[in-house]
Amino acid sequence: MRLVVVGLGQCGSRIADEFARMGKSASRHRGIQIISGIYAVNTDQADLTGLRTIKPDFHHRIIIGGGKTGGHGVGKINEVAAALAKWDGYKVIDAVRSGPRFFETDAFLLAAGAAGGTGSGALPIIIDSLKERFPEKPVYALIVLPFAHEESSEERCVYNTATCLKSAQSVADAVFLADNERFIKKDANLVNHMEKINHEIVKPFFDLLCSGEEQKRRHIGARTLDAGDIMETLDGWSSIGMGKSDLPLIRLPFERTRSFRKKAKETIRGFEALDQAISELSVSCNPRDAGKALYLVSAPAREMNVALVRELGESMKRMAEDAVLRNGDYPRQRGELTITVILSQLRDVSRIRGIYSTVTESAPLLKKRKQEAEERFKEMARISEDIPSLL
Ligand SMILES: Nc1nc2c(ncn2[C@@H]2O[C@H](COP(=O)(O)OP(=O)(O)OP(=O)(O)O)[C@@H](O)[C@H]2O)c(=O)[nH]1
Ligand SMILES: [Mg+2]
Repeated sequence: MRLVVVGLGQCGSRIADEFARMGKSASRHRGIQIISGIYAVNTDQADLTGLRTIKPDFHHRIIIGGGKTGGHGVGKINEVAAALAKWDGYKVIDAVRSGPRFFETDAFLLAAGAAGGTGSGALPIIIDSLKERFPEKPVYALIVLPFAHEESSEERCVYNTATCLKSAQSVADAVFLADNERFIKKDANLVNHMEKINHEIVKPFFDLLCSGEEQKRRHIGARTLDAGDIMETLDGWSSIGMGKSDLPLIRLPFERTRSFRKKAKETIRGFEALDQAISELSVSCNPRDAGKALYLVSAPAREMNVALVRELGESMKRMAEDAVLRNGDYPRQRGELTITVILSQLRDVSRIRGIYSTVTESAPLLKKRKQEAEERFKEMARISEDIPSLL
């Protein structure tokens, strides 16, 4: 599957930069193309300069609203970013359309942090414009949810997140959620290492995008998972995860026989990887709430067997019993067995429900505080009425 990736705001642009590195790696190590264009968009010029891999020209690093903000950002106000994206969004569409590989693209993926200003406000608007301009191509969002400490210390952060999620969900074909808090729970050392978190967020897309683009016969499995399968699966709230199990690199000659014991070992490794993929999903959710799901098994050809794929399928079906299930095998990896899982069309995500209800509950309070502030301002103006002015 080939994607055009657009990163919005600082978080989104850094994630797009990570996809750019992934695309290079696919082309260098596997000889295949999975990225057909990468762009970073911001209202803040300085943030665009910090990227490492996206081409450093104005076709690939795009400033919106420069005339209005002087290139200094929108200071967390996502409504301003949304207005600027309506005004300047054509710059993104023009850049995407004129990309040399655009005709090969299967879908768009737009990334942003929901809690900031620029990415949060611009994402739904740019999705809407892309859908209007290219109605035949699906547009997916990859939205990063804030850390718990950001959520508890800043009302604006929760408000931005809620408005971004609601608007994006109404226009995108599917929304991948990646919860920053979940990534540091797995590894506390990551809190100051955004780049490592970004790597963890992007990594599960690698085999998924590569498997349908392979040309060499030895890397084509019994059941290939291609762009069509992925597009059929993606719908609404979605979560992605990857798990792996190391394989012995050296095999003793007697191990080559397809003994019962060896087969059992392979199946255990498969379950180990599946278990990890589910527990490391990008947002916490219950597989029972998924309406659609897919899994991709990637391992050296000699480690793959029909029984393993079938047993993993049965296990997935038990976990996500209402989901329409798709699967594929990808004879690729050396020394490890990896499983990529997507749960999509999620009916309930507790994290989103929490954010929505926080904002709904605090809405009357916020309105009251705004009114009180306006009253005090008017009062100040009234008591100064009789004081002579120097102007
Ligand atoms: N995973 C990840 N999260 C990030 C990164 N940078 C910022 N964030 C998160 O994204 C949110 C802030 O969004 P930013 O992308 O910095 O904001 P912006 O879109 O540039 O908007 P403004 O700067 O407010 O105009 C916070 O929740 C951060 O924790 C990053 O590189 N990776
Ligand atoms: Mg910023």
